[in-house]
Amino acid sequence: MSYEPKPEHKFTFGLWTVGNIGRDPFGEPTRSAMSPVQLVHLLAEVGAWGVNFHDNDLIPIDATASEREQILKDFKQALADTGLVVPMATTNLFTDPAFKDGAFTSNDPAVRAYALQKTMRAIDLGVSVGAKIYVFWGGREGTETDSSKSPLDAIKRYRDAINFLCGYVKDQGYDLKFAMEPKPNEPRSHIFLPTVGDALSFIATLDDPDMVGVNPEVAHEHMAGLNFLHGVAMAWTSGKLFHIDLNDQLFGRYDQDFRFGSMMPKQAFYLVRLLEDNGYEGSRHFDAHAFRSSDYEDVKAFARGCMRTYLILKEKAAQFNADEEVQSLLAEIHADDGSFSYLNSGYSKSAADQLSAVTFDRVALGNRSLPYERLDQLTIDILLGVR
Ligand code: GLT
Ligand code: MN
Ligand code: MN
Repeated sequence: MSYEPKPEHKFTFGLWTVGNIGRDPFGEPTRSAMSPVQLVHLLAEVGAWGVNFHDNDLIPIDATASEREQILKDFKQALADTGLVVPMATTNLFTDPAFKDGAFTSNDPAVRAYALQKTMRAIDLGVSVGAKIYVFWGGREGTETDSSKSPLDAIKRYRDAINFLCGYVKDQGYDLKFAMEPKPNEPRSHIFLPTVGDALSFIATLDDPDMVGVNPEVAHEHMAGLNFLHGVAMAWTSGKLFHIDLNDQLFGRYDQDFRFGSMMPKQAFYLVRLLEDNGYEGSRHFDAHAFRSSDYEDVKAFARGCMRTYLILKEKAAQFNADEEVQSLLAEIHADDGSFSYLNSGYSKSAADQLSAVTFDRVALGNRSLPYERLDQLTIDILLGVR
C-alpha cells in the first residue's frame, strides 16, 4: 500500500505548526520565519489537504488596514494556486500581554471585551476563507494563584463569552461550529476546562449546546496522565467530536507536541482504529511541530511523517480487523448466547422480575479465562510488522 496523503484523508496543519521557529523558554529561534504564503506552498508540497490558522499567524496584531488587505490577497492567491483549503480557524488570545491574566476569563472587563471583539473579527476572517470549524483553546484562561480569581466567576465569564459568540455567528448567518480545546496547564499553572470531560460538561450548560463540540489533543490529555482514546470516545459518543488535534506526548512532561505516533504508537494505533472504524469525517489535524534541531527540509520530513504514520496505522487497523486469530479471540471474549438479551432494551418491570429470578454461578464467572495477553501480543506483532 502506498502511504501517500490524499485529499480524502483530510490531513491539515496549522500555520503555527510547520511555521514553528523553534523558540523555547530557554532558547532563541533556530529557524527563520516563513511567510504564510511560503508555508501554504510547503504544505502543498508535502501533500496536506488543508491549512488552519490563528488570526495573528496570518495577520500581525499591529498590521495596518492596507497591510492586512495585501496579506489576505496573497494568502488567498496561494490557496488558489495550491488547492489547499482552510477547514478551521482560531483566535490568538494568548501571546499579547493584554491576555496575561486570561481573555474571556480575565478579571478586567476591558480585556474580556477586547477578547470578544478580537474573536468576532477573527471569526469574520476565518469564514472569509472557508472555515467551518472555529477552535477555542484557552491557554491563558487560568490562574497561578487561586486567590486572584474565583473559578465560579471564571467559568461563568467563559460561558457568557461563548454564548455571546454563538449569538454573533448566528446573527451573521455563518455556517460555523465551535470546538473547545481542553488543556490542563501550560502556559498557565492551572487552565480552566482542563480535560475533555470538563469541556463536555461545560458545553451542556451553554445556551445553544448543539453549536459547540470539542477539539481534543493527544498531548493535552497525556499531560494530565489520561487515556486519550477514552476521552475521544466520550466526545464521539456525545456527538461532540468536531475536530481533533493529533500529535504525541509522553506522560508527565511539558507540552511536547511531537510528530504523530512517534512516542506512543500503540495508543496512536487504537486512536486511528477508533476514528476509521467509526467513520469520523472531520479533519485529521496535526497540531505538532518538528524538533528544535530541524531545518526546513527536516520540517517537511516531520510533516510527511505525521501523515505517513497515520496511514500506516490505518492499514494496521484494517489488518487487525481482518486477522482471523484476532477475530476468533475477540469472538470468544465477546461471546453472548443471548440469555440476557432481555436487559438490552433498558428497564422494564418484567426485565427486573426476570433478572431477580436468576441464580448466578459467581465462582464460574470469576474463573472464566480471558486471553488478553495473547490478544495484546497479537496486536504488538501486527504493529511491529511480523504478522
Ligand atoms: C497552541 C496550542 C495548541 C492549540 C492551538 C490553537 S495554539 O499551539 O498549544 O494546542 O491547538 O489555539
Ligand atoms: Mn499542544
Ligand atoms: Mn492543539
